[in-house]
Amino acid sequence: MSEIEDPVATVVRLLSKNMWVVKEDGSLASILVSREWYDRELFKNYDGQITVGLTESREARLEISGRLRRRLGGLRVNVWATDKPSSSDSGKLIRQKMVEEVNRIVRQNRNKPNETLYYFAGVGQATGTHKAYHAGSAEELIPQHANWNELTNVEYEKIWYSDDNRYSKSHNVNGEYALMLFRFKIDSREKIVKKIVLAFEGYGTAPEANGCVLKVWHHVAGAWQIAGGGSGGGDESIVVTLTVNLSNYIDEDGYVWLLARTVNPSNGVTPAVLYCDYVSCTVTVNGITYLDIISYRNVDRVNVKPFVFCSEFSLVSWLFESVSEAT
Ligand SMILES: [Ca+2]
Repeated sequence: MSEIEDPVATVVRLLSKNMWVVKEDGSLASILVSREWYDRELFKNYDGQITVGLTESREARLEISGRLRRRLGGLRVNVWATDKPSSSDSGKLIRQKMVEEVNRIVRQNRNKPNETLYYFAGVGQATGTHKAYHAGSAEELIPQHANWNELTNVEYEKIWYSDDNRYSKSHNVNGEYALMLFRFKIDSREKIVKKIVLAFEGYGTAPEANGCVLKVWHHVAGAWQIAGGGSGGGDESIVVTLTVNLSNYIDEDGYVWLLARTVNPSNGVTPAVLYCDYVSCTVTVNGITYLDIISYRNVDRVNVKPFVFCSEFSLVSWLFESVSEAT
């Protein structure tokens, strides 16, 4: 039986990846999402804190043999904020915005809390997670090759969203291709990952014919493996779905590597050009497949100074388990 992710870890990731609170002065609020409990010291460096804890776990047999089971979970999510002299928003207002966000995120991910979308929005050269590079070469360079050049901050912004604003790599050397390399940092342990979906929006052009090829790095074999491609000369969405032997594609550092190149090389007169509008990696883990809010209430702490504004959510989750027969 494959490993299952702890529901608390799933919900912490879901909330931290999607929490988007904008303060009255237009800046983004810094929100810490963690397991229980609320940490007053840690909290000093953030506009708000969210804690997640498990309150209950129950198992139900779904068939007489007991092989298929549903595990129901009760979760507590607390939202914490306090007044800060340096902030444009009162503690009450930050709390209210975080409550709205928890509601939105859970509602939008009710049937897929175990799915995480990784993409480049907000990424620049200083970011330590996802990375993107370009090169021109006759070979499919390995991820560690010295000839890869990282995108500049302005270039990164072109692959932040699917908005028809594209980064392009043009290469004009006879017999050589235009290449891009993408590194996604996956937060989940490889043993609990059950599906990886890589999506590339873009296309390639070259004198002989248009099209682009995608390959995924098999870090155990140390080789690029053919994964997909397109033949268009305009935007295409090319999707690569991986469901077996996933540990071969997530390396020791938690990276998944994707290579894109033009199908055909330049002839030295006309360049090979690779265009990328947007690229993403969606990871599904073995874990809860349903999450919803039962209720929430305010539980402010006004017996301490400064006041701590807190809202407490009760959530329900479930996951299905297939247990092998006892012998
Ligand atoms: Ca774009």
